[in-house]
Amino acid sequence: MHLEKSIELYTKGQKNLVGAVNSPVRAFKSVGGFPVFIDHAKGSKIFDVDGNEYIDLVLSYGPMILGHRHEKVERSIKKALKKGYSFGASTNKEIKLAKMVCDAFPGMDKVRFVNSGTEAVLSAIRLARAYTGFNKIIKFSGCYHGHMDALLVAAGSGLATLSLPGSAGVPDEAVKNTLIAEYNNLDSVQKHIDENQDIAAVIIEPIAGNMGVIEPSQEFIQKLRSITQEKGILLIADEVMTGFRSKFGGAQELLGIQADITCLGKVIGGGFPVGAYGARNEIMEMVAPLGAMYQAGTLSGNPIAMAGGIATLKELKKQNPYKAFNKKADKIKNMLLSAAEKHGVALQVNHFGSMINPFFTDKTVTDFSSAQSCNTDSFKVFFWQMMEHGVFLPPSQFEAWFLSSALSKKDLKNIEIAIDIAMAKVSEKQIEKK
Ligand code: KE4
Repeated sequence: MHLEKSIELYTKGQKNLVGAVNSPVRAFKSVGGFPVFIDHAKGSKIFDVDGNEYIDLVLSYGPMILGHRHEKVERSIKKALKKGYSFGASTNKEIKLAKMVCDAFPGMDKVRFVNSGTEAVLSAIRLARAYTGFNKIIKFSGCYHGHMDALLVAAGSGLATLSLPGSAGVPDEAVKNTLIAEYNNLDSVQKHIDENQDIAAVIIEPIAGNMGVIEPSQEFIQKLRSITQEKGILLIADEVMTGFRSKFGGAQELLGIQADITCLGKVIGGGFPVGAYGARNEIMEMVAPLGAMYQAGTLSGNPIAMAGGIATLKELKKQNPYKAFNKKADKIKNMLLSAAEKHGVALQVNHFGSMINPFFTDKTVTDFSSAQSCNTDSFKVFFWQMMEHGVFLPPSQFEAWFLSSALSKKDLKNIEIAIDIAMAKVSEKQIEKK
């Protein structure tokens, strides 16, 4: 695999872009080497500037659930472009997408569109504080909710990748109201609730996808819902990653809970910048211009982005690919486990719907500390072997692989071949290290 042109762009990009990237995980820091620069993508494939072809399991970290440049989405975008790009006034497209989203989430009467998952979460946190009159927020270590100050503590995704405890530039005051609990550990939540009477909300990724993939136990998620309900503490489900990925709606429904506020992003924009937060009327009516909680955005509800979201959700509803996603994810899980067994590599694989992730460890992974016990050196070897053999993975152990409905049987066969070769190399490197 040759990367000359990517290396050239990476070098050139250093001048005017921070680290030649616009999001840290794209710098490939935790896997070493040079990041690839992409030229184009279509269907299940993505092509870098050196002409290397990959089966794409990153999917822009989730949005491209139909695969790249789906014809229905492309047609809808082209039609929208002919009407103008942005107006600073409302359009019928926002109403249409709002209805599609609210209809898919029981208990969500109203939604507000913003431009990213981070913006959705920071607005939801402000809304929870406005609605309850309290300021404290409980978050779980290893969960990542975007880069708002108050939640950039003990976070997953890029922070875990770069093993940063938090971020420079976040003043202590910004995080003094943030309480950290452990995923799948109800006592760690109960302790905070017992010790604090002014908790506005608990925010959780209903399926964690930013420390690898970790599912909550039924007992944990059900009890979390009941103890917060009892205490009048709002439950915020951050479904930016999971929304419309494991069912046409939210993972919360598959887990048998209903959050008070839900955050969305990624898939609902179909690759265009869209985030959203939604809740029942009595909560959403706190938001300006109806209520006293202010939040605004020049490009919120952008008509092109709305067209991307509408077409994506329409096609998802028509395809209903979720059963197939489960089957494909099961297949990939079995490929990983059998290759690991064949080559004597300690491996766990967690998956939920169309999100999947291998951990190079012999421990079951149920929270951030067990996720961090895995062998990231083995992941690094595995990652580059998969790239060499035509499979584009997130360049970090602390991310999730995503499946698209464009993934074909042939793609799965090629993934299986790549996994076997990559696992053999991991085993070889492990032996060398001993
Ligand atoms: P954005 O601001 O990146 O659109 O969304 C932030 C966010 C919020 N909540 C959850 C559960 C998320 O997963 C994210 C963003 N996800 C990461 C991938 N782990 C985005 C990739 C990146 O940071 O470049």
